[in-house]
Amino acid sequence: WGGFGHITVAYLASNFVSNETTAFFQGLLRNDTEHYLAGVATWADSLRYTRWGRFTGPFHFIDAKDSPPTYCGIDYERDCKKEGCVVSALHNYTTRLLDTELHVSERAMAAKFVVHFVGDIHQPLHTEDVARGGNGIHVLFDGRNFNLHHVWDTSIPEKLVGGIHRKPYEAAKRWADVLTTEINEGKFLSAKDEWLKATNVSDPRSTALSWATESNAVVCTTVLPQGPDAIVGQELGSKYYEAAAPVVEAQIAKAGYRLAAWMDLIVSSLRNQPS
Ligand code: DCM
Ligand code: DCM
Ligand code: DCM
Ligand code: ZN
Ligand code: ZN
Repeated sequence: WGGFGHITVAYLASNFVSNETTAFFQGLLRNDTEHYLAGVATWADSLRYTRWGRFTGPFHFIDAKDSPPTYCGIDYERDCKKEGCVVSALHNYTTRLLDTELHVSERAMAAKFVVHFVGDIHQPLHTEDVARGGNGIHVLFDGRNFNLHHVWDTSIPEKLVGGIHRKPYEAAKRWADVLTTEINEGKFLSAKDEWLKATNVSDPRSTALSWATESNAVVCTTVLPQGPDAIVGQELGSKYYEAAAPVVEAQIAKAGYRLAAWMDLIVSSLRNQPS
């Protein structure tokens, strides 16, 4: 996701975590405001463009070598590069967050990675190999030229809220609060328990793999319903958008709700482990 998507996921998670979890992460991240998660949500994206942080580039996605729209699916051994992928990264940084022998600065960094990667794993094109996650597919969106990846990262989320008007944090907070109500008493009320079904903090890799597999299935149904060639050069701002927008909304909602559950599980696991 672009910055707006990541910040929304972070605000959404802050709305659902327990008070104990809030206190733990506010302490670790040294920020006792309501923005403690939102403020670190895009850090991993700036890091990957630095010399030191180059190695983290592959951690933002997993390139499923499937064949949409006829066949979607992730095979960890086939699709996770030896340099790593979003599934191995969530495993690594969850483990480091739980490791009380590591320096707090390392654990704080791990927390920032977890907040970001739970977001990215819910972006369908971050779980797809075709044209480098859609980066090589040229399309139009409301008359302007973009690649398909950018349309899903940024154009669709921003159109959904009527534009972010250069204030991503304010717009994200508002959208997170809308989605919080949808989860608590609206259209996501009946789905939310199902969303946590695969969640198991003692097996971060299987948990992340199940989240990635669900995102990747969306590539076959909604991202490339007629395959990659059919979409090249097409205008995606109308009919395509109408089908994609509810899926983007659900993926962002799931990401935030699952991130909150993941953070709660990390904190209870730390409470119950001798340190
Ligand atoms: N980005 C950045 N520097 C660049 C290119 C992109 O910081 N040279 C950031 C801003 C985009 C985000 O990356 O909104 C896209 O995130 P991802 O690449 O994880 O989808
Ligand atoms: N590192 C990481 N994941 C690991 C081990 C290390 O991302 N499993 C990164 C973060 C550390 C840096 O490498 O700041 C150096 O770690 P070390 O001193 O353990 O080599
Ligand atoms: N990306 C992806 N899958 C790939 C390559 C890149 O999901 N195989 C993502 C990472 C960034 C965006 O696409 O969010 C742009 O990547 P880059 O700046 O590496 O072109
Ligand atoms: Zn992206
Ligand atoms: Zn990213």
